[in-house]
Amino acid sequence: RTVHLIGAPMDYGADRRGVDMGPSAIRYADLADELAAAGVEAVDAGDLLVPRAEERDPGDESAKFLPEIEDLCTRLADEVADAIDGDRTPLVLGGDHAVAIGSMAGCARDADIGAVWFDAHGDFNTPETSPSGNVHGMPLAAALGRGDFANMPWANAAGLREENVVYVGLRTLDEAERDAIRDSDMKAYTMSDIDEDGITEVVEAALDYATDGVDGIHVSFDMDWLDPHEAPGVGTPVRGGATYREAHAALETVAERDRAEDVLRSMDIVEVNPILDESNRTADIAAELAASALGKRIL
Ligand code: DIR
Ligand code: MN
Ligand code: MN
Ligand code: MN
Repeated sequence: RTVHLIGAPMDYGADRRGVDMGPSAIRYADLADELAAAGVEAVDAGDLLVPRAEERDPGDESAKFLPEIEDLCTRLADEVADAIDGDRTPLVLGGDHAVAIGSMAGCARDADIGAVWFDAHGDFNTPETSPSGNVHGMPLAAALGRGDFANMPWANAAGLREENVVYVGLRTLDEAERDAIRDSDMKAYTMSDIDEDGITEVVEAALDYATDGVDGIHVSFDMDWLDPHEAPGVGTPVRGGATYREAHAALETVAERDRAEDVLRSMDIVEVNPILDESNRTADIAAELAASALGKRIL
């Protein structure tokens, strides 16, 4: 398999500036060697150009920098769709989680897809419900055309079906977001489910939902899914997250399913913030986890 690396150094979607350095930090963490160890060929397409947030006006408080995010995500969606067309697997390096709007729009352009969401958060706010106005808390609502996003075709992932969207390891939600998730057809596994059933069983079940009746899946991996002790370099840490072993086991389970059924169409790894990190360890783990997802094995 050939992996098409795309850096999306965007920090418009989050309050903590610095996440725009994520792609550099992950590459510096020997990503190329990790991917070689996974046995894949990696083509680095470089970074998308992103104007600095400081030179822009955040605009509407209910969804800050939305026109800038539209511009980046539109270009990203095109590149993701082209890569898939060329039989490559796009791996998008964030950047804040709003980049996933572009990844999913591209992945779902000419296909029915599912999505597996590894995140402490639900990312299901809309401009109407968001307490922060930060678009990184909205990408799933955007992809599914919820609320104001119904009128923004650029943000919608055409072939993404709600019944094929699965959360793994949720542990914090805003109130309106919680109601919206409960009323939706998405499937949500919380950290409690992982406590009870173990990570492998939960990810197996998540993959069953995500892959049911679709052409393939997008895997979106927010580094704040891990416990802050493991991955301190994130803007919105939440205690009680996945361990290092659980994270690898989760993505090894994805790789195993992919080996058997060829399900993985695209992936993003987001929210690495080197300014908040300790000696680049969050980026190190991100690089290693990418390799696990793409098939790196011990034996
Ligand atoms: C919060 C934080 N729910 C918001 N979301 C984050 O601003 O909408 N998502 N950090 O990853
Ligand atoms: Mn997120
Ligand atoms: Mn998160
Ligand atoms: Mn390493």
